[in-house]
Amino acid sequence: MKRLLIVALALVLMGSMAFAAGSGEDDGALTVGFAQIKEDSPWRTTETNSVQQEADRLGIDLKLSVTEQDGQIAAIRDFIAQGVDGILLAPQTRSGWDEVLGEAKAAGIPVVLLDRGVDAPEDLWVAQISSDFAYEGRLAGEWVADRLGGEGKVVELFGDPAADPAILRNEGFMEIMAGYPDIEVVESKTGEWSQDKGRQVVEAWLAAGVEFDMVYAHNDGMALGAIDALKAAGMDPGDDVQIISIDAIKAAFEAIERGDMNATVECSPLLGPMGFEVLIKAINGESVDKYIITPDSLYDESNYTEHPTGGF
Ligand code: GYE
Repeated sequence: MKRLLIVALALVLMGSMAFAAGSGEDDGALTVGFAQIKEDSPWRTTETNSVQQEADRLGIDLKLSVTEQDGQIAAIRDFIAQGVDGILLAPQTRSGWDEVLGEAKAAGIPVVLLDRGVDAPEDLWVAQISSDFAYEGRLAGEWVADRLGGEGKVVELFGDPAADPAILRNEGFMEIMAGYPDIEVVESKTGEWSQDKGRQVVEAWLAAGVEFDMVYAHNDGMALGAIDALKAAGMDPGDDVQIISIDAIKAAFEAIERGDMNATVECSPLLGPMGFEVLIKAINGESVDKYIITPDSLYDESNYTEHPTGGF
């Protein structure tokens, strides 16, 4: 009986030593995996840098993976196998996460969602740190209604239709549009968050003779693409057609300054510091808020110089 107990104890000890080695706990440093989305968007690069810089500042060993959703799922499995202490996940789409998040939970590894939400049960992840995307859509909608004086034609450049911010930016915008029967959203198509794809979509609309007074783009990258397309067609973006989007990257502020673009709704990519604050609390077994919403404001020609950093 005694011998059995000793063997059992030795096994438990070996197990915890193996875990400590895998998680880097031997030197006291935390190891964190970050499953980032591979996407043609300057906003995302700024977010990655924010996470990396905060990891460096805190002396955290960051394992960074930048892939599309299937690769993100594989990366999380890899992080679990390596015994990381915690995981940051920027989920490409809303769905498809239940299984892998269940695996992280079973392994006792907390997962914090950065910048997008998922439809997986709330007990599978610790917290979501992001903007309120429906609010961003409503802010854009109110600005559009005001600029058009309640009457005109709008085209919408949609983000990834399966992604949480795109779905909600559309919903919030349409909620406001519902109150303006003389504003018509004549086209709505994905530009996949990318400047190049946004340009191609607007080029195709122009070639097909679609007429519009306003472009509403779900991110600045696609709005910059719309500007390229309008200029190539000999039009004057910002004037002939007004343009509003979301993100507030530096390039959007420069476009407003040049008069090519009219407005952008802020969406902060600087989520590294809050991401680690929340994740470390969760690793230490402290309770955290489920939803942490970063505040957003709208910037247009009248106030863009007031942004504290001239964009992200
Ligand atoms: O607006 C966009 C990026 O998820 C909030 O994703 C983020 C969005 C951001 O591609 O530029």
